[in-house]
Parts: sequence; C-alpha cells; structure tokens
Amino acid sequence: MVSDKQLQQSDPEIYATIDRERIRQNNGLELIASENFVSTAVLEAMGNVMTNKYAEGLPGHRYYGGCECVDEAERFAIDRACRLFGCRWANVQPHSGAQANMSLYYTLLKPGDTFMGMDLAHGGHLTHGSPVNFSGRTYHVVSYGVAKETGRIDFDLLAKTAREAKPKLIMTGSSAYPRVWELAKFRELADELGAYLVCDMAHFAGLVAGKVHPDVVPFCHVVSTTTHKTLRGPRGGLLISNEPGGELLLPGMLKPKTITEALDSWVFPGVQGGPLMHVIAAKAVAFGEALQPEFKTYAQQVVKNAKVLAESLLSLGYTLVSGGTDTHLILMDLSSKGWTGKAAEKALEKAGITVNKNMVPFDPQKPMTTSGIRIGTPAVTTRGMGEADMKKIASVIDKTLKNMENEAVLTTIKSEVAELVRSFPLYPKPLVLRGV
Ligand code: DSN
Repeated sequence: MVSDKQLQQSDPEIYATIDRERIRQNNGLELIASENFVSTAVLEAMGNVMTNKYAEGLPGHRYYGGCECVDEAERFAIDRACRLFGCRWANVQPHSGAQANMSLYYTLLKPGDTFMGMDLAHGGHLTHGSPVNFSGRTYHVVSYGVAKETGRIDFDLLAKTAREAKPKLIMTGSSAYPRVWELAKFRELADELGAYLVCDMAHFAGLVAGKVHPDVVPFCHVVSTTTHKTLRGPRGGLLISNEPGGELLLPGMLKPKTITEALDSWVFPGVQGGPLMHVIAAKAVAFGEALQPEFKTYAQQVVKNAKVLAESLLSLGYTLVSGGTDTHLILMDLSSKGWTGKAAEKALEKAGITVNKNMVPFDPQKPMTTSGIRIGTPAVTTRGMGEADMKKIASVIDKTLKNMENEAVLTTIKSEVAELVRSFPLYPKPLVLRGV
C-alpha cells in the first residue's frame, strides 16, 4: 500500500491543491443538486493500477491481452447495474452522460432525423437538443417544456407537437425539473408515433434505485444516466436497456444488429476509445453500495429533506418553480424579489453555501445571469443531515439573500455554516489516495 505521503513529497503543489479541495468540501454546505460525496471505498477503487490498462472491447472480447482482471471488474459492474435497475443489458463504459447520450442518438437516429427533448431553459439538458450542443447541431430538434401556470410538463401540448412533428425519438429526463417523470403516457405516445422512448435519468438515478422515483426502465427502449449524482458513484456514464430489440440497419453499420448490440458498438468504437477501467471498478463498488438496504433509506431521506427545505423556503415567502418538489431538487425563482441567480449564487458562495444559478422557465434573463438558483439535497443527506437541518439551511439561505451586499453579515453567516457542517464530518485527513 502506498500512502498519500508519496504525492505530498513528489508533487507538493498538486497535493496542496487537492487537499484544499478536500477542506473546501468538508467546510462548505454543498447544495448543488448534481453533486454528491462518494464513499472512501469508491475513492479508493478510482485511484489504483487499473488506470494503466487498455481494454478496448467488451469483457471476453478485447483488442488487448492481459484483460482478465479488468474483465472481472467490468462484469461485476454490468451485473450489479442490471440487478440495481432490473434490466437485462448494461454498458458501463461511457465516460460521461453526454457520451452515453451521444451513443444512444447515434444508435437510434441518423443525422437530420427529428427528436423531441425538454428545453434547456425549462429544465432539460444540453444534450437534449440544445443548439450549442452536438445534439442540436446533428438532429432536427423539437423542444417541449412546462406550462407557465403550473411549472409542470404540459403533456397535452407535448402530445400535440409530437403528432405534428412526428419525432423518431422522444428524450425524457431533465437537469432542473423538480417533479417526477411518469413515463407510461410517454410510452403510449411514442408507440402511437412509432418513436423510440429514451430517458436520461442522470439526476434521479439514485432515487429510481432507491425506489422513491417511479421506475423508468420498463417504459423505455434505452435509459442513460451519469453515475455520480444521486447514484453517488464515480464521475461517469451508464447505458441500460431491457430491449430484446428488433434488428436495426443504420448508415455505417455493416450488418443488422439488435438495439443493444448497436449501442455497444456505438459506445466503442463509435464514440469512445479505451474504457477507464479504474472508473469502471469504482462504478462496480458504487452499484454494490446502492444495492444495500441502507441506500434505500438514503434515497428516502434525500426526498424528505428536499420536501422540508422546499416547505421552509415557501413559508419564508420564496417562489419555487412548480410550487415545490417530489425529488432531490428545488428551483427557486428569484425574479419577484428583483434578484438574479448570478448575484444569489455569488452571495451564497461568500456565506459558504454552494448552489448554481439556473434558468427558470420563461426566464427573461440570459443563461449567465438567470432568475433562479437550483438547490439539491443529495450531498447534505450523504453527510447525515436530516429534516431539522433543512430548516436551518432555509434560514441561512434566507438571511444570505436578504444581505447580499453586506459583507459583514455574509462573514458571520459563513461561521454559522461552518458550525452547522462541523457536526457532520466528511473526508478525514490523511487524504484518501492510494495505489495498491
Ligand atoms: N451539469 C449537470 C448538472 O449540473 O445538472 C448536468 O450534466
């Protein structure tokens, strides 16, 4: 075992930078809805000799020798992902959610085809058809969004638009939509149109695994996710499917394949080269953790905390998009207060609270300014915080926002925040960075 002392001695500069990040994470109040804190077992699985190995291909079918150990790690990851989400097939190699989505679009669409995805400003994601992303540049995208009055998906308008646009694929899932996705009616619509239904459950995969979000796998042809948000694994992507699959023959394919065979070959060699085997080992560890009964308790607490935080903010007079949350995230609309998301994010950061500015539906502000902030409970719940702490968090957010220009008050709040998080220790020193 090599201790972290080696890094400290050989590269004191980068050691100090990493250690300052550890301290920042320990001392701050992390409310970014897409972030979480992995276990030390996941950290350890990520920092090891598997980073040295090239393993293009799939377990048992590699382009390199010496793959017996990484094959085993990848088989564990696939098997655990399938058990966790009740599916027959998984590809654990995507380096990110964006690459998982790229692989599935390449599998199911050809350039210029029409697909529907949620508008980024209404809670969607860049890869769901934004004009600045490959998805919006490669395909003809027809967006859908929420109704102004309710902040919830306007399904009647979505269905009407879909019947006119005749998309080949409907992408569901979101990055800033606080309500659950119930996909039965989406599948009915997709079947009526002969379209594929896919879900990017990156934000709420941990809630699906913990059974506090309706299942999406049974309704979709393909599901994509990241592994590092509510699922609490290493940074990366994952594709799963239950699709026995018809045969597909798309441009670039030499012979017909089932959907899952085509997905495998679009991940590699279509989109990626060598898989990150150390990250795949860490994914296996995280999926193993998510299969434990404690993970269900964690997921339940994430949602309970978000609901209490939302209720507390509402009772303090704030406006929340859709009036609350069913999930791990809350979208605060600050426009009625005359505040921007940018100013709020900055003031909260000064007070030791990390959130991100976020567009709200029908936002008159630009993406770098915004009218909203997005808040999430996955990370603070991992630290062990409960409902009583959420009331305290609502109160410090309120105090910060009311004193955005008052540096002295922000400094005092920062001490209060440090006091609050001190009772929930996170990563101890020495820094966990080991090579086996
Ligand atoms: N950047 C992620 C988020 O914050 O939601 C989505 O990829």
